[in-house]
Amino acid sequence: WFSEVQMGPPDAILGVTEAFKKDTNPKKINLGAGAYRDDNTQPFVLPSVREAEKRVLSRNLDKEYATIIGIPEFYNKAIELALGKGSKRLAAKHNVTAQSISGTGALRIGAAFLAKFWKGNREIYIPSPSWGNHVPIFEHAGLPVNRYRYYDKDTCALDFSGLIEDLKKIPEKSIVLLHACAHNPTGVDPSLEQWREISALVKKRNLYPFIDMAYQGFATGDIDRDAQAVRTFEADGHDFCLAQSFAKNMGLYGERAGAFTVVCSDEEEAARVMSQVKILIRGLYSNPPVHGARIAAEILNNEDLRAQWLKDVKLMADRIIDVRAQLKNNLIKLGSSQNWDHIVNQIGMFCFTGLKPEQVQKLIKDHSVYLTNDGRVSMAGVTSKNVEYLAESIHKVTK
Ligand code: PLP
Ligand code: TYF
Repeated sequence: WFSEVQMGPPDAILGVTEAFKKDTNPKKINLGAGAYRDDNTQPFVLPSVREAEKRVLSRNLDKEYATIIGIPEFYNKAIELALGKGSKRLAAKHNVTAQSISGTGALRIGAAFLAKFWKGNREIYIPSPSWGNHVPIFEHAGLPVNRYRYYDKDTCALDFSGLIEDLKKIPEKSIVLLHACAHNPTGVDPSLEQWREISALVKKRNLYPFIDMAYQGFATGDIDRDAQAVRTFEADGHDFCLAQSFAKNMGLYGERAGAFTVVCSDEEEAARVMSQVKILIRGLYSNPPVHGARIAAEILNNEDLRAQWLKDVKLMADRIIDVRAQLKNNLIKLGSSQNWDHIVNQIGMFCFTGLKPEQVQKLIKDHSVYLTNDGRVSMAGVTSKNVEYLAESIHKVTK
C-alpha cells in the first residue's frame, strides 16, 4: 500500500540529539534541543514539581477522563498567569481557555480554529526565522505560512525597522504570529517600547495577533516581566489567540501541559467560540492528559509551592545568564577578534551565534560540539565544566 511513500528527513532539532548520542568522544557537548540541564548536564526536575507531584499522588486520585478542555484548576490559573490577576478581559469573561497538549497542541488547536473560522486573509505571518515547527503546525491545518523580517544578521539583534516595514505591508486582516518572550531561535526580543509600537501598528493595520508564549519566566527569570508583551496587547484592547506551554518554565516537557486561549470581544462571543473549540478538540484528541496539569495546578493554586516555583524558574534563568557571560569571557580570553556581545545581549534558552553552516559542521565533526545548522546554541547545554572546551572549539572554527 505504501510503496510510493518516500523517506522523509529527520527533525532538524531532534536529529542533532540522535547524532550526539552516537558520538563516543567523552568531551562531546549537546547544544541542540532546547531543554534545560543543570550544571552537570543532567535533566532537572524542579523542587516545586517534585513536591507538587508528591501531594498529587498522596491523594490517590482516579484516572477518569478530564473534560474536553481539561482541568479547570489548571487552565483557569494558566491564563491568569499570562494576563495577570488584574486582567480586565478575564474579569469580564472574554476569554475562551482550554487545556492543551503543551504549547504545540495549543498552536494546533488555534490553527484548526482559525483555518475553519477566520474570515480575513487566510495567511499567517511568522517571524524570519522562527521555531521550525510553526510551519508544519499551521500548514497541517491548511493555513499558508508567510514571513516578516525579524532578525538582523549583521548586528545579531532585532531588525526593528524591517519588522515595522513588513507589518506595514502585510495585507490587512492577516494573522500575525508573535513570540511573547525569549524568541526561538534568536534569543532576541523587542523592548517594551518596541512592543507598544508593534501593538499600535497591528491595531492600525487590522491584523490579528496569535501570541506564542513557550518561555514565560525563562527570559528574565521574572514571570510577570516576561508577560509584558501579552499584557501590552491586552491593555491596548486587542482580541487575540494565545498558546502557553509549561514544558520549559515547569520542566514538564514530557507531561504535555499547556493552554490555548482566544480573547473574544465579549462574553456572548466567547460562549460561541468555546463551543466550537470543544468540537475541534473532540475530533483532534478528545481530551487532554491529566497528570502534568494536576502538578501544574498544585503549584499554581498553593502559595508555598508557587513561591518555590518562582525561585526554581529564577535559578534556571540565572544559570543560563551566568554561562552566557562565561562563554563570552572565555572567547575574549582566548584572544578571539570577533565581537561576542550578542551572547550576553540575547536572552532565554537560545543564543543565535552567527556561526555559518560550514563552521557548525566543523564544530560537529572536529570537536563533537552538536548544534543546529542555523548556528543556534541551546545555552542550557553549556555548563561551568564544558564552557572552556566549548569556547576553544568555537574559537578554532571562527579564527
Ligand atoms: N513555541 C516555541 C517558540 C517553542 O520553542 C516551543 C518548543 O519548546 C513550543 C512552542 C512548544 O513546545 P511544547 O509543545 O513542548 O510545549
Ligand atoms: O526548539 C527547541 O529546541 C525546543 C524543543 O520538534 C523542540 O522547542 C524541538 C523540536 C521539536 C519539538 C521540541
